[in-house]
Amino acid sequence: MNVLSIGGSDTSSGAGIQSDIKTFENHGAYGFTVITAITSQNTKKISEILPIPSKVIKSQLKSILDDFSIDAIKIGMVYDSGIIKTIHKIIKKTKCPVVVDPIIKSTTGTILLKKSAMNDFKKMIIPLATIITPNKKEAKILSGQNSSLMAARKIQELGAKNVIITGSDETKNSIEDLILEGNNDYVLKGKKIKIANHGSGCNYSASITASLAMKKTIHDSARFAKEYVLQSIKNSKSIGKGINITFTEQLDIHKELSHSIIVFQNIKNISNFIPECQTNFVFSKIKAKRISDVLGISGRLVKSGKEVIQAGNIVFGGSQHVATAVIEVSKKFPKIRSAINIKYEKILVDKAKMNGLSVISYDRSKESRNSKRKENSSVAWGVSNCLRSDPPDMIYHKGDMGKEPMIIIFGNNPSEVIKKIMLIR
Ligand code: PXL
Repeated sequence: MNVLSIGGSDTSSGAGIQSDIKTFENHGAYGFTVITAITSQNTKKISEILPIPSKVIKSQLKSILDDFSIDAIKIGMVYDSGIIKTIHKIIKKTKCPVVVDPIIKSTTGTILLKKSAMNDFKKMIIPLATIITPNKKEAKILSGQNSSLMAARKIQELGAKNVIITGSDETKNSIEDLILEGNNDYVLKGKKIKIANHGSGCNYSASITASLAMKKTIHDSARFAKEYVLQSIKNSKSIGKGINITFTEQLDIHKELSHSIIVFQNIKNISNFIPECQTNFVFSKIKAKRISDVLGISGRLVKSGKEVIQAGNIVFGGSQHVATAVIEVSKKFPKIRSAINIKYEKILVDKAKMNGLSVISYDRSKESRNSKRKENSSVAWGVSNCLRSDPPDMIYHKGDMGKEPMIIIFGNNPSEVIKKIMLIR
């Protein structure tokens, strides 16, 4: 997954593009950056801002867009009208989701969007937004409205497709975000931790951007981002003489897998990929030896009409067959730690090959009777016997007497597995 952050450089790395790279990485995405301004700052104050000339913003954007396929873009600090116009002209032609985080003022009180640029920001940056993520104060400045719902509607009128106002309502222990998704408004409620911090807003919008890149729904992206930010504030540290800096966590394997399961469930027409014996999606510990080292879904991913439902929980030992396949592959290719099984169809194999994936297969009918008698042996036998010198992206077999044909897709992590599914669907 490739994600681009367009924003300011923050010497303290708590916010801005430095922090976005961390968040993208934590979500399993690769982060590119286009720097709009250099800020000199620490945990107490911003002492200087140098806007980057439009010509260099244009060439940075061109360098990225000419070479890489970008799955989602975040726009943060844009500072002045020249920068805004340059970004508008180029980004309006891109097709991927764009998250706009309206950076107006720093927590320490410095102006990060010039007053003279506000009109152009409304006219040229807001309409680029698939989602805009102002906090309550920013929403009021952008809309002139006190009520969060009125503010969200007004910002939508300015051209943002969807609006999330963070901290739209707060009590002592809880904080709500208001989401206006098309015409539908709803609230996500979460726990509040009262620690003044630097970085949480950027962590939120960058998390949403990475999730959109992975094709998560707005609702799921927002729910995940809220949890991610809560953790980053909980883990925030006083490493300077002023305000705390948020510390974001590498998502643990449980979080990563559950995140990707949601992404999988939201792929269009994905129920067509579910075989008769249903689907499992697994992620193993490093150097997994046993099935109990591999996370899987206890009751599998089950087809229900057009939907795919998670039956049971994500637990170690939750999968037999797919877990066995991963363990066998990882004996030779230790980086491979995730896999999913999907329905065999010739066209999927053809598409995988066409897209340059490494595809191999085995013939179940060739397994010896002795080997077949052992519990859960066929997968181990088949997979270990067909491996070649490069790590497999896909292993399939065409079934046997009473055995359904099957495809298993492998990756270093669940996001990579999803990426390969997106290539063949
Ligand atoms: O947190 C907002 C923010 C975003 N981007 C940059 C910043 C700040 C706050 O200081 O410096 C570059």
